[in-house]
Amino acid sequence: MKAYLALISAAVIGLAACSQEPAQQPAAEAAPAAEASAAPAEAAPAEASAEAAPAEAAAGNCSVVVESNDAMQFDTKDIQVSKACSEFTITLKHTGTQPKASMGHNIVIAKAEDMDGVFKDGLAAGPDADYVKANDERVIAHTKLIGGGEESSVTFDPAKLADGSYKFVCTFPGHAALMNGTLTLVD
Ligand SMILES: [Cu+2]
Repeated sequence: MKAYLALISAAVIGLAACSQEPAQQPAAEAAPAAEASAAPAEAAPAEASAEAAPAEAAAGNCSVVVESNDAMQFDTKDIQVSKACSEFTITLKHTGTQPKASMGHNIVIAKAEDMDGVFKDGLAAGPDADYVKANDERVIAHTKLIGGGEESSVTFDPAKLADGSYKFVCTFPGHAALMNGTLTLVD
């Protein structure tokens, strides 16, 4: 019995020794990774505040909040974009509770006549690509795909809307018929 216990404790010590080694290794590896990620993290807030400054200065008419819900609806059918804005920001909020896998929403902006193609290619790109084809030149701007309780913003130059008529849709499968509207460039 004693020998048996000794074997077990030897095994436990052995296990502990084994489990310590691999644990130390990733920790040592993780250190440089943490340093590397710390550097861009420091740079990021500086960039963000530089971008936030003009948006604040033009608060009110150069940004809009669009709400979406679990009933597959946007709360607006027309987004008015002032020509006077150098940048325009759309913030999409999802006021529902369903996850993005079943009730995901995004806002994708494109020329009205391009929208069918944008939508079709977005479907093929799938949820991991936010249902937007990568580097689609027809897409003026788009938010991320979000689920209940989340939000996503996108900023673009209103001058991009000068040539033609533009629409916004949610490219989540089956949503565009209900979730769509127009962007109107105003003075
Ligand atoms: Cu949607």
